[in-house]
Amino acid sequence: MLARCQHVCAVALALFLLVGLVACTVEEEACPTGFDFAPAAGEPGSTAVAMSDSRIVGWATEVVSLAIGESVDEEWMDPQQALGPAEGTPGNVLALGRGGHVVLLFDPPITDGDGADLAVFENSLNDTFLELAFVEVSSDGETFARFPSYYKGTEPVGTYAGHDPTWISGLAGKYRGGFGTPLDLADLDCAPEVVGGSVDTASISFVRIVDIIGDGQTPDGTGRPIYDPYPTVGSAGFDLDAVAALHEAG
Ligand SMILES: [Ca+2]
Ligand SMILES: [Ca+2]
Repeated sequence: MLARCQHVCAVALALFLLVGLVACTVEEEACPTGFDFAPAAGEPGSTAVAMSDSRIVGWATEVVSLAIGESVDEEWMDPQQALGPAEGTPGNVLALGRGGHVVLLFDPPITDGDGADLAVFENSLNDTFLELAFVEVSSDGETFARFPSYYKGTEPVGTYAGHDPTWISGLAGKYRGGFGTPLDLADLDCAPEVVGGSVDTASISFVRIVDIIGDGQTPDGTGRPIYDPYPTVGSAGFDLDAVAALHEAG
């Protein structure tokens, strides 16, 4: 009797573990990390979106709010420089300053289509001097969901030093000027704001770009410190050229 009970228990335990394993596997598939450690623009496997890419269907139309952080000269404070098509030039940008942020309007809204849905353009002159920012999206302009991010570097990046696109995922500024960092709204399917219904990835009217102070004080989405060229002055922080829509609602 005892042996039979043990046998039944063993079978039950095995079934329990199997069901658990299947459930976990399904959960993982439903919640992709979306991490993208692709190499620099022009290299095989790069995900960089050229500013002339035929997938681009629109650009930000209005600056809704702006908070420029420290160490920005006035010439870099023109919000108009973040609107319309990317120029891919060093000068046609809005500098966010240390920890600054900007909210851009999209009309019509961006929607979650197949693959990347938006792309953020910075003005880096090369593939390694990469200033980084978080990207967040909102349907109502009140509640924002932040894209999952991962930064692999482990050492501070000096003012004139560099790092590598293959260390960077889910953060704007991964690619040099003229090439946007793509972001896929499907990567937010498991974000609490999306699960709870306060952000609708079928209708994203607002995109917020948040400069990362690159001295290691700011963690990525997994809790690891983020480094980028620091300190910089004059046009400190993320230099936003433009944000493109790759899929529009309607
Ligand atoms: Ca998508
Ligand atoms: Ca621009």
